[in-house]
Amino acid sequence: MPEIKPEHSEVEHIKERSNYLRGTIAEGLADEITGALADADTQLTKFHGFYQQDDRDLRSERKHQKLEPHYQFMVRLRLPGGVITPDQWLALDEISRQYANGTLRLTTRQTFQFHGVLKRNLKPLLQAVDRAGLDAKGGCGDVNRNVVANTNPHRSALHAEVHEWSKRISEHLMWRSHAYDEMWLDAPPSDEPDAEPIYGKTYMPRKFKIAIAIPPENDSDVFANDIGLIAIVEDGELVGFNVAAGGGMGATYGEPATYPRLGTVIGFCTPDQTLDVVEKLVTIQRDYGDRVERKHARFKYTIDDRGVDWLTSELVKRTGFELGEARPYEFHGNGDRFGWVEGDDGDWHLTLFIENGRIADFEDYKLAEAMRELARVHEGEIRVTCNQNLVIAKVKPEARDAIQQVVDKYDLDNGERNTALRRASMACVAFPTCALAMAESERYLPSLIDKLDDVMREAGLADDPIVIRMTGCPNGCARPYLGEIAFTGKAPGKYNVYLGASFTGDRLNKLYRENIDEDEILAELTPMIHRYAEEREDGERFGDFVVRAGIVKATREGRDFHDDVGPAL
Ligand code: SRM
Ligand code: SF4
Repeated sequence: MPEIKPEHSEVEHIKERSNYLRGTIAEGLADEITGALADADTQLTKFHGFYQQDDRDLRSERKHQKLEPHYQFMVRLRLPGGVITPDQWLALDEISRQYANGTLRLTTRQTFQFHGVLKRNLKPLLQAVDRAGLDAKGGCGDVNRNVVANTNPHRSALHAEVHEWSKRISEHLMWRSHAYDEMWLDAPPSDEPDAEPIYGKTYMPRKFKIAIAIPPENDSDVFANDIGLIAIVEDGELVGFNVAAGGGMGATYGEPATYPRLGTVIGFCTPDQTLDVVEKLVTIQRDYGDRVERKHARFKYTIDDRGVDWLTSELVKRTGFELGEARPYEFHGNGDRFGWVEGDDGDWHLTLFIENGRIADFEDYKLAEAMRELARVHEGEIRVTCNQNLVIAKVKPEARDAIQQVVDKYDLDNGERNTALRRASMACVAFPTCALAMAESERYLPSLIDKLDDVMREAGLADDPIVIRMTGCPNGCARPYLGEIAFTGKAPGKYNVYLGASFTGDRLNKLYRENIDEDEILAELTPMIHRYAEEREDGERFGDFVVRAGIVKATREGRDFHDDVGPAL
């Protein structure tokens, strides 16, 4: 286990002295004078699934009134593979209205977030989550995060198998301290002393992410993860996984040493080797990840600094076996397919588009109410996709009509209500809750899409999807560097524009314009979209076109991300 050293970042010291993630959280909860927790504790609560935030819309007004910021918390659940039952949906919906701001937020990692939770509501909320058979353990923090897996509606048996894998990996890498049960669920102190056999007392140097994809679908964006497992299926059977290592999106403006990177495929493992390979890759990053500089503490930098050959030989040392040669696979896209799909076992699955993952009752669109009604009539599963959408899954043929009636009654988008462009778009949360946002994202993208929709229609591309991703800062929460077109916030109303990722999630994009507003965005993209309509080759995707046309250079490696940027190529 790594030893704590004086030069390690403050967060490492906080973890080390936290008594296995307890710190003074319990004391802070009892303090009624402030809505906040102690600074050091806010690092620890992430491991328990929640972040301290404040409502940024109210910040200056409250400051003016000499009030403390409107402190509140975001709670993120652990939900491997994104699968819940309709009863769990109803429970989460109820919790959101009782203890949070009345909305549910589907995330880009296939789970749920509650926003606007007041300090006094944290414990009742986590207890209600527990009663629903769910938890928030490791939703955030320097541990393995929610293990995502693609939703693959049509290949039912494989989906079930891969879902089991996501649960198995998540359970295996779960933190073990009794702090969660004691603090939130009032469990009596355990007779067993706390221990973290995989992580040790300082846990991981930074967050760690794992995804599984079943080709040809890459809707889990497998290459954006520290570990990506690509299911290899032969004669209908899962024979193992190709292993990709070192993916990640985060970057910081003005710091070229930070960059997004795609996972490198390092080999193939059989099902009985998989857990060992995953665990050993985690321990390699635990031991060699940078604990001094948090911006450099992701697996991608450990691998780039030491080399892929170093990684594979370190892995052999720890597992005692070599990975097999990677098997062939092909991805067709990283988006969702909407509407009804028949599974190979005869059950039906309905994918619904949920704009930017926000479940709420909007003035002209009663989405939360509709989902409650759906959950009451549905008897199968509800799955969250990594594109912030929902699959009403495992619908028996005789139950389809009842589901469809709710869809029709509320005009839910089963692939017809919105344009292909909007359905291929995704935005991170940003304002008003995200402390790191520099510009709007979730609240702005819909109106920008309205304008881009007009451009697409004029160009005769009304039915064509282009993967569009927006974030309010460069951290990469909506995986913007995998967008054929992406916008990352620089300042209110100003965005960097990136172009040229592949439609399949296996090529990064490139910075095209910096710090531009909506008029400039439209002035840049309008002629480009028209040119694409006129000059594209048969079946050519927008991201491939802008590279072929020389508008941006292809980004082959994370380390090349900052080379050849801008329009003056
Ligand atoms: Fe993220 C930090 C929201 C997926 C990279 N992310 C945050 C915080 C917690 C802001 C903060 O640190 O104060 C955001 C909370 C906003 C809010 O009010 O809800 C936040 N991230 C999100 C979500 C909710 C975006 C969404 O619209 O769905 C996603 C929750 C996923 C989940 O359920 O676990 C979310 N974040 C991602 C992804 C995408 C992914 O994992 O597939 C990434 C890029 C992949 C990666 O990790 O490299 C991502 N989030 C970050 C980073 C940059 C990490 C880095 O390596 O530099 C930060 C900032 C940080 O950690 O310092 C961050
Ligand atoms: Fe916040 Fe930036 Fe993540 Fe968006 S990308 S949720 S603005 S940290």
